[in-house]
Amino acid sequence: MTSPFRKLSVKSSEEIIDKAFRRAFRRPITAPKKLKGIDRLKYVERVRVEIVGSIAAAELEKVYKSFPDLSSIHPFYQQLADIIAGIGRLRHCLGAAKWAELTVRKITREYMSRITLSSEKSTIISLRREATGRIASVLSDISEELSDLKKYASELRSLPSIDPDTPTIVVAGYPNTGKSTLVGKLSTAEPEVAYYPFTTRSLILGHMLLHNTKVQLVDTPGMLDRPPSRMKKMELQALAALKSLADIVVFMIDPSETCGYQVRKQLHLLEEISSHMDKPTIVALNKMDLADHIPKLEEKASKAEAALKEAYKVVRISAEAGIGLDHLLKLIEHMLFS
Ligand SMILES: Nc1nc2c(ncn2[C@@H]2O[C@H](COP(=O)(O)OP(=O)(O)OP(=O)(O)O)[C@@H](O)[C@H]2O)c(=O)[nH]1
Ligand SMILES: [Mg+2]
Repeated sequence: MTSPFRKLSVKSSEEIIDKAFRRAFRRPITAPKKLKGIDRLKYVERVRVEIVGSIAAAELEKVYKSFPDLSSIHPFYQQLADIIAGIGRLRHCLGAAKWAELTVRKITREYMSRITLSSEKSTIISLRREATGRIASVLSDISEELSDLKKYASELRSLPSIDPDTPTIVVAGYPNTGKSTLVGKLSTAEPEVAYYPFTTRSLILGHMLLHNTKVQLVDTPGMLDRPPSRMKKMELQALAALKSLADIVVFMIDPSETCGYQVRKQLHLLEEISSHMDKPTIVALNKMDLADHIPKLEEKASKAEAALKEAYKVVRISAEAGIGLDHLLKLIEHMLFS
């Protein structure tokens, strides 16, 4: 499944007005031969009003129909839409597009019959001017809403295509602990980088097969590297979005501390993330291949393991050297499928 926002299509008021007027006025319209006198002019002006009105209405309809029903999409995408646009603002703008469509259709109908009923050349022409002018002004009335929708659409369109129904493992931890290395090692294909509404952040998505079932791996570069108590509102919302997606959290701890963070700090982050995510969590003590080079590594790993094993499943791995990954996969499989 792809993102529900993939097909968004929004034109600005000016673009819609341009398109509608170009279609109506670019080429001369010729009345059928059987029409004579004033009926020829009526025909031409009615067709112009009809073209401007129906193109404008169709474009407006396309705008709100390209959006999914916001209340029936997965909470992950609801939360991201809320971060990007605000659900309330989004609903308001879509409502404005719908209102404009209905109003344009009403104006079109009204003026087409008024033109039919008139017999003065000057009246017919000024009715056509009035109709197209009113349609243009309905579009101008919602130009702010359309321009916002256009901006939101371009951000929403680039959201990652995450399948909320596919089992998902979110990999968290401080920077440099080896999250990307792990996701890269476990993924069957090169992980894809996906935009995430975080100024400079993105999600990295990998996939693997477990039990013949596709499982998603979500790498969270620099996103969950700070206790939720110090996150900004937007980051907390993004955390909530990730939470709605995660079936399992794999939290990476680097007992070698070559990542630049003390184990104590890493454990503290784990505690805070756990209290927010409240998901089955596996703690992976990574970089165990360095044990020969870093004298205190074994001791630090054992201490961490002792502190954690009551509350978490703990595995020792080396993402880079591929050590302990079988065990990690067995744990994941067990948690997901039994
Ligand atoms: N020795 C050793 N080095 C590792 C291991 N796993 C990762 N590294 C190294 O640690 C560094 C950081 O690894 P990354 O996978 O980029 O870490 P990350 O957690 O994704 O970092 P951010 O994306 O910055 O949050 C890299 O230089 C890796 O080569 C491991 O198991 N053993
Ligand atoms: Mg990384």
